[in-house]
Amino acid sequence: MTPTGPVRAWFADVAPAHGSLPPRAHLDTDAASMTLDGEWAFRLLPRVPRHGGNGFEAPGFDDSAWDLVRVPHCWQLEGVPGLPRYSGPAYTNVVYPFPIDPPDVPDENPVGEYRRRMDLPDAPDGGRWLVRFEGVDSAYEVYINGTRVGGAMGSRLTHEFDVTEYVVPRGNVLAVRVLQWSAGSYLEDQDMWWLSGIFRSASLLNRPAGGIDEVFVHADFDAAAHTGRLLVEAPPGAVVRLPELGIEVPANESLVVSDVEPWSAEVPRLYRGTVSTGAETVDLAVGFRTISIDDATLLANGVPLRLRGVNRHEWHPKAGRTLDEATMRADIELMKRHNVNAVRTSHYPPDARFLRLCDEYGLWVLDECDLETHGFERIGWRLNPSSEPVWREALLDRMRRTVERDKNHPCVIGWSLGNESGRGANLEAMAAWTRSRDPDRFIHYEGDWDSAYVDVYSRMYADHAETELIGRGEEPPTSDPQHDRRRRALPFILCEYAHAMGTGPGGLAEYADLFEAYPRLAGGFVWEWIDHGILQRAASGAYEGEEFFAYGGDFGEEVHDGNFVADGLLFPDRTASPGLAELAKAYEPLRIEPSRDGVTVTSLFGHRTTSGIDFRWRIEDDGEPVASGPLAVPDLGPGEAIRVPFPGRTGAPVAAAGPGGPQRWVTVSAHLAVDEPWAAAGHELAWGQARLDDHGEPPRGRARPAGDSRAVVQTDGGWELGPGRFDAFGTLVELSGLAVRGPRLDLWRAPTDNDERGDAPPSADWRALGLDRLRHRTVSVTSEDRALSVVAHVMPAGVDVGYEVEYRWHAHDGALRLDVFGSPLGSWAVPVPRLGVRMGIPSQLDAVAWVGLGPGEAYPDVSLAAREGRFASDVASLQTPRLRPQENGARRGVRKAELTGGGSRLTVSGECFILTVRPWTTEALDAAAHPTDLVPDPRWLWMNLDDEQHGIGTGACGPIELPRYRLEAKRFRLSVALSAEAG
Ligand code: IPT
Repeated sequence: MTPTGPVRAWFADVAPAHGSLPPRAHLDTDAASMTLDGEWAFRLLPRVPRHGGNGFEAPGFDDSAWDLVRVPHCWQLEGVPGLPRYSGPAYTNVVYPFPIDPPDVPDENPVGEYRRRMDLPDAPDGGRWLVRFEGVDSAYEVYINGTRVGGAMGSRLTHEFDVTEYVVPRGNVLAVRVLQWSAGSYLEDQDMWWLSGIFRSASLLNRPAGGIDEVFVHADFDAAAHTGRLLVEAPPGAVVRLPELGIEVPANESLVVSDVEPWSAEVPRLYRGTVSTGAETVDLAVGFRTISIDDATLLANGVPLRLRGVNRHEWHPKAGRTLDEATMRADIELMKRHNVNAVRTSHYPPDARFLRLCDEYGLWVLDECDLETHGFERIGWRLNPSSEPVWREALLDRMRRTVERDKNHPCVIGWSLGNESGRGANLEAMAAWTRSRDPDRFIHYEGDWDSAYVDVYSRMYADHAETELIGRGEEPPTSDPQHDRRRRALPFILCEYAHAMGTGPGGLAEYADLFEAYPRLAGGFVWEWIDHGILQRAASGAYEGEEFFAYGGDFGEEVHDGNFVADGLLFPDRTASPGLAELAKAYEPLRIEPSRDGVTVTSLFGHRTTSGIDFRWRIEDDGEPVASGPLAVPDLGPGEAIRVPFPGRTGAPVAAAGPGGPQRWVTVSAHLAVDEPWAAAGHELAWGQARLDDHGEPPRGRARPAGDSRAVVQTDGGWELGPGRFDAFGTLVELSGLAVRGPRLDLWRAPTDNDERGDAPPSADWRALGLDRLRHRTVSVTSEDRALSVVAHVMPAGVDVGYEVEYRWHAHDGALRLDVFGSPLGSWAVPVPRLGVRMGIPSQLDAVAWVGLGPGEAYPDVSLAAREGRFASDVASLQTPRLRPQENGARRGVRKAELTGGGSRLTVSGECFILTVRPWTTEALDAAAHPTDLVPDPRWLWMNLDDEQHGIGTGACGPIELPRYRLEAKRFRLSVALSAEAG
């Protein structure tokens, strides 16, 4: 072969046209079709074959030695859990894992080659044949019977190829070469694993002569007139039928439909019908709805929209971005059950089936184009495809493919041009084309804050204060006065907020209040739905062979972004994290506010009444049922509120118990009266609680408790006080025969992802100060007035900062009462992670019952979901198995906790403390990279009793905790009574 100059390969050509057909809608049709999912022969090559290829496409090519894989799949996940059989997955957020040398990509470019045989299905009327790929990452070329029919880029976009000229009835060989990297990769820098292959379905479609290639349904709803307007664009001569509405009209004629019910996410009313020619019938699912903007307010059917949304990436812990329909349904049902009403398809159009399901179940969808060029930020946005003219057609092609595929879905209310792609004329061109093609939906793009060519002002991670300013229309101006005037008239969306990475997210309650207060705030989408963890098995250690979820770096990637890929409300296996419970409460569609004599119910629905919703009340004393019953609440229209008295003449009974008696709480809750497709009758939609008794808190002070108190006795090795034995340092070592260690002051927590945030992380300050290595010095142990008083200084090495603490012990009524008085020493420049004590207790005490807030974990600014009651759990289930271990599992507002097991019992009671019990130390938790690094301590459980903890916030990628949740080094007091029985 003669040497040639540099060759620009087809996959480095940014032009969009490589032989695939123009985009069109996915239609449900009766035309013949055949799935191409299933077994394909596959092999992986390390690079693209040069100069003439390798002949893999020839029908006679011998692929008998190739592997068999099931398409759709991501090839990096073949063989996982365990070792990847081919190349490994790689995770980066912003940075490209290849040099920024656009539009070229390195020679090291893994190539997956696929082959399969294919017979044509029966299609009596002849017609054309198309091969359709719904998702192939990142560039591919398609061969039929040895002939190249074309190539394509645009991984999450449908491409069709006309193969009519090349197919024969039987024994066709379809060969596809997929390249991991291409020019298209520069446009696909989404924050996710880099995965490759034919990862969505492929099919063979017959296009009958005289059939319907394209349909565009326009179905508006006029809220004032309560009528619909229907226009179905289809080939001339086609007939539209919607039997339920008595409609049978020619296509392409606009008609007004009276007595139509609108579509909304709350009531997803679809009218099923068809559009047909003699040759083909296409099914329609028509939802009448109008999205509009008025007075800087986003409206659906005339009603202000409140998007209680989430950002959803497509993820499955074994299959990666290949999702089956059951998984999509699971996502939607979980969303609906947690009061989510909106989805941003971050950051690409989803599998087409997902939108069908959103039409049916009811979710407002912001459909995003497959575009992100975030990595160019690292070079100051030089060469950014959003602004370089050479990329214009490629970007437009992506937008066209997004809109054309999905335009018939009532659930889609807005088009998003992409994510984090900087600024530029190409984005503007995408907006202009979209506006002309589909003027009935709003256009969204966050990356250009001038918002000059979009219909909504969108931001990510704006903090509460700024969001409030925007709500008031008082935000700081943009650079250009003309843009500023225009932007001020736009509704506002937080396209990402409340970054749900690790423990948290903190601050949801305050966002929910803002969204309710200001009509300009159309709500937002929490980042993000699910952790993208990959199922793996521990290779060694105590958990050898057991499953865990891998994150960035676990596959030896040379560049990666660690566990930033694990920032979802769901764990990868779709079990809910505590963040999801928090979200469900923040997104409640009803506000329920009980008080002594009744309850105020406010409907936050926009499109339905409360008919079909049952209300219940119940009264409990420290979680013990006292009384309960149904509550009659008249039907409320959207936005209406009502005050309802509790049944009975005197309202709810006020507890008779005196100080120290049980707390009496009323709970009022709202439930589905009938089954919905996403939840069974009885499912709880919303709840509210109020305390009814009024005996207040017991008096606080240093005084000796009333009752039969014991004297302190000095022994050989230390001290004795009632049931307690203390060593010479005044440390409790035994309680009623039960061995214990501590309690001792503790200020440290295993930093959360929010504590470890990129900018000025408090965790770095904490470690620098040495809060993870405190030293204890007993200053004095004294006995006075039947109390054992132990004073200690607790400080890290090398500094004069820490806490002075007095542990003051009394014994009475068979229990030990502990009052901890803490006061800061030295000058503290950082917040304190926690203020409380830690204690080792025998590991057999692994059943925990408590009265206070539960059932889940709670932190100062993550406590919406926690409710008053009586709860029980084993210690293992108190732990939240986050992908990267960190502070978790705290139960707040605890008044009594009982730990039992092996015939022993330990009771802790107090006014209000935070309880955390773990089978390992905070230090072990901090050191672990995965839950499989955490081995239970055979002897001890570690119990923290805290007065308070530092807030959580969402600083991993958003605002830090609000100032009121910052825990300053301050004086504190913690009072508990401890009693035990040894088995
Ligand atoms: C923002 C991205 O849009 C999103 O994809 C994700 O990476 C998120 O951050 C963090 O998890 S971009 C960020 C610079 C605000």
